[in-house]
Amino acid sequence: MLPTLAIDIGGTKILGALVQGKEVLASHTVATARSDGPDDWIAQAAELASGWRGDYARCGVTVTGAVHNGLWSAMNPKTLNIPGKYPLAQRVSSVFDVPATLCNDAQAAAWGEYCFGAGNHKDLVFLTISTGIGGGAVVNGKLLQGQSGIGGHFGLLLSEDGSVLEDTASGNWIAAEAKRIGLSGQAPEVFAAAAKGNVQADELIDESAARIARLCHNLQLIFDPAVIVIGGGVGLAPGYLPRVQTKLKTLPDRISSTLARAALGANAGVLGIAALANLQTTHGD
Ligand code: BMX
Repeated sequence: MLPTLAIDIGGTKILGALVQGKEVLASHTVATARSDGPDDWIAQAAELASGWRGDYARCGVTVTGAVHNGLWSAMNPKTLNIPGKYPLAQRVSSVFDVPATLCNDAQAAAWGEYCFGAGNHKDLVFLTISTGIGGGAVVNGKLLQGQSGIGGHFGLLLSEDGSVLEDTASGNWIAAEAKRIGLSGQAPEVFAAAAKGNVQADELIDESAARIARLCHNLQLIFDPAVIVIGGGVGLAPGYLPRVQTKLKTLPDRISSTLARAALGANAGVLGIAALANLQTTHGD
């Protein structure tokens, strides 16, 4: 069977890959030009894939934001500003000229980790702590997408004070808080400063980890998954997962979660959407 073209459009980067089963045969990455718009991001993806024309039979496109009935919209414009409801299915079909499967990025990554990664075909919850906070869940062996495609959007959960979780714990939040206290750079630079002993940077990361630990506690009670898989640039940053695990230890053992690093790393989304595209081809659903 010909490989699948898999595209992952996130708030920070666009990844294009040629995928066969659990193998990424080739891939290219480019930074998401955040001030551009969906037409430009799809054009960037097409440029990444230009060397593979004729080498794929179908494509899967996974994006930050909600996808429903072929339309792409932002749940949180601060993560990536997709104006209105963008006709993603129509645009992808005309640019790549093969059957297309579309899905939210964290849902696709959840499926990838279920099929080929840390989930090992056991029910799981997936969390990406990245530009925003994305999520997905596989329940009774099926990917939870919901009636309007937003199943798993845990980053949009409301806190007591009405704030949105990802605006108080994501990579964007870490960077914004760092700037507010006079530290420069994005989340990676804040982790580097903490590693060099900067107490304020360490406290920011710890605050994010504490909020994610509380989220894991709540998700365990809702889904009771075999494992909560953590991915994303922040989620996979050195020392972050142990901080979450330490904070989870304050919960009663019988409901504490088993946490695991995303085994597929940055490839979870492209491997997941390619698997979903193959399922669609096989079952025609
Ligand atoms: C936001 C939302 C989710 C996404 C998550 C992580 C938008 C544009 N995105 O909660 O759909 O899964 O961020 O996004 O509303 P990432 O770009 O950090 O992977």
